[in-house]
Amino acid sequence: MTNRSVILLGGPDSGKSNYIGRLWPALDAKAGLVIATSQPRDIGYVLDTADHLFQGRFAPRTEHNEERRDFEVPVALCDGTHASSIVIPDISGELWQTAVRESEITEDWMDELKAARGALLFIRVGSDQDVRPLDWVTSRKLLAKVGQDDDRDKIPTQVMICELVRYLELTMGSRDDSKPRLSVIVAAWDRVDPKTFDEGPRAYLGREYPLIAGRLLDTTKLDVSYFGLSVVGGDLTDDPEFREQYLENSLDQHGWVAINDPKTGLWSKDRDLTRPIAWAIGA
Ligand SMILES: Nc1nc2c(ncn2[C@@H]2O[C@H](COP(=O)(O)OP(=O)(O)OP(=O)(O)O)[C@@H](O)[C@H]2O)c(=O)[nH]1
Ligand SMILES: [Mg+2]
Repeated sequence: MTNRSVILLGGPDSGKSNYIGRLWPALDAKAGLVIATSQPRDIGYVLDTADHLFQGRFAPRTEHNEERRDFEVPVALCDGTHASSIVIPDISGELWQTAVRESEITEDWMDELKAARGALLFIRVGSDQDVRPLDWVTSRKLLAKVGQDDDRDKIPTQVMICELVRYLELTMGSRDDSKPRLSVIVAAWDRVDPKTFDEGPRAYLGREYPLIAGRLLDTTKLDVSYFGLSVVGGDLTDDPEFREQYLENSLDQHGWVAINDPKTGLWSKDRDLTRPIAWAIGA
């Protein structure tokens, strides 16, 4: 495998696949910070994923028994520098969860992480797969009632993400060259209210996921940047009005990342969906 991969990590249902499906058209359009320099070889599944978005629905979650699928594409910054081939493996959040629960990441994955030049860590607003320890007891009782007590083995989302950060530190963070970069992406950022938007994803994590926020603040081994993400600019599932309006325009007119202006401290929407990749590869 190449030594220039960007790794996507995150729990189940955190928005990884939909981002990849939206990222490819963005790289291909060559209008952002990172551009595709040639056609990737095997992108059937990425095109399938993008197809869902083109047709006005989110792509389905990755089956956890599905084999690992890598999206590999030669890219460069739009000024031609930082040419590299990035490999973005898309594996289901369940597999990451299992790796953490069993404290076992395969050799294959350890090598992959060691060679990665950067990573994208996904957390999503409003995921029903989020495991919260505080209402664990209650929710387990409720689940048991409807005969679906399969949550027992699930570790809380926060614990899992902190473990993933530790893996990143152990692997990517043990290099001598410059600090590896981590883009922390809060997906479905279109779902938050204007006040939350203005406070930004970092403040959101501090409130909703204090353990993760603290862990990211503490790390000295990774260079962290925060992004809010909306792959199409709204919710295709819960907002019929948005969906209707969405279908009237082409995909390239939809979607944004929320970025922070370091000078003013203000958060704004930026149409360039490649920004988290640009940060991760060192731009
Ligand atoms: N509103 C909104 N919802 C989103 C967005 N991105 C993803 N979602 C929702 O999140 C769900 C899960 O997204 P996926 O991309 O499948 O997540 P994943 O991390 O690949 O999940 P696994 O394959 O289970 O690991 C989607 O079905 C959507 O309902 C977004 O930008 N906005
Ligand atoms: Mg997926």
